[in-house]
Amino acid sequence: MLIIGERINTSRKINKELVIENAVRNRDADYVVKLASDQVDAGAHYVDLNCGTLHEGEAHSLQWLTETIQARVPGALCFDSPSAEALAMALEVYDTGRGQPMINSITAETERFDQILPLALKHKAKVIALAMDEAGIQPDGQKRYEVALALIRRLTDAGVPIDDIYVDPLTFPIGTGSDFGVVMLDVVRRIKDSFPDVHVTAGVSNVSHGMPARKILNEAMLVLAMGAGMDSAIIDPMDRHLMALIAASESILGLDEFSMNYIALARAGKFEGL
Ligand code: THG
Repeated sequence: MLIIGERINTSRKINKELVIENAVRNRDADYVVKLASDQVDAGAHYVDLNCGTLHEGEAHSLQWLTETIQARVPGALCFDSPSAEALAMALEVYDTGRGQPMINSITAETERFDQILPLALKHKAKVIALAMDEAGIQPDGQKRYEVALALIRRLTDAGVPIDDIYVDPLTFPIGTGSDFGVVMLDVVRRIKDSFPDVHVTAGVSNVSHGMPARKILNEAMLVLAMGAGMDSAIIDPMDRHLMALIAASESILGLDEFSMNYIALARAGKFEGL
């Protein structure tokens, strides 16, 4: 599983306060460096950077986050913005020595696709492709799958290697429709059936929006989606229970030879107190 750590997001509140947004506004390097290094230590392969709430300041802030974090933390970076300007400024200064950059995200919306595709090609970036177009997210599984398929074809036709594409099936909250979990799982399965070499990622917390005990729903979604073929997730890697479930699921799904990784984590005490 490719783990994308989601903790650096200026919309995230800590004790009801926009602590991260304030840290970015104030250019508090120590604060964001710790947020990044804790996630890498916890097993994140990519650190997602999202400062969308800064609006006009987003592009410069994303560039500052990139320079600040890569100067002091190992691990690759995932640029989480719909803005081509912000993505371009971050990619410009990104040190590819730490691994391919990741763009989060492109969609099948014409303008966004046309602006972001050249950045993906120029910087040889991995790219998260959201299964949506001008019409938004299709509630119907067949239709959403068709949007994803068309997007994968457009990306590969343009020269993006299939191994660099991470499709995000997206979902509506389960509280707004009983079938939405099944639809997401169905979209994942169909995408993997059509393109076994494409990757699938998702931010699993969307499914639980508006529900009580969200963590449990997120965990069920993560495990079921892995069973359907999802091989990456945008999550909080500091959540030890979630990370333990990923290791267990990889073992059960035959993705961990002789369960060596699972056993090593258990021996290292990673599952203690869960
Ligand atoms: N797909 C893709 N990218 C994404 C998302 C996705 N980027 C943003 C988001 N969704 C994933 N990142 C976050 C970052 C922070 C939080 C949730 C998802 C967050 N969570 C609260 C917390 O940690 O306190 C709790 C839940 C909440 O209030 O929403 O702040 O789907 N491609």
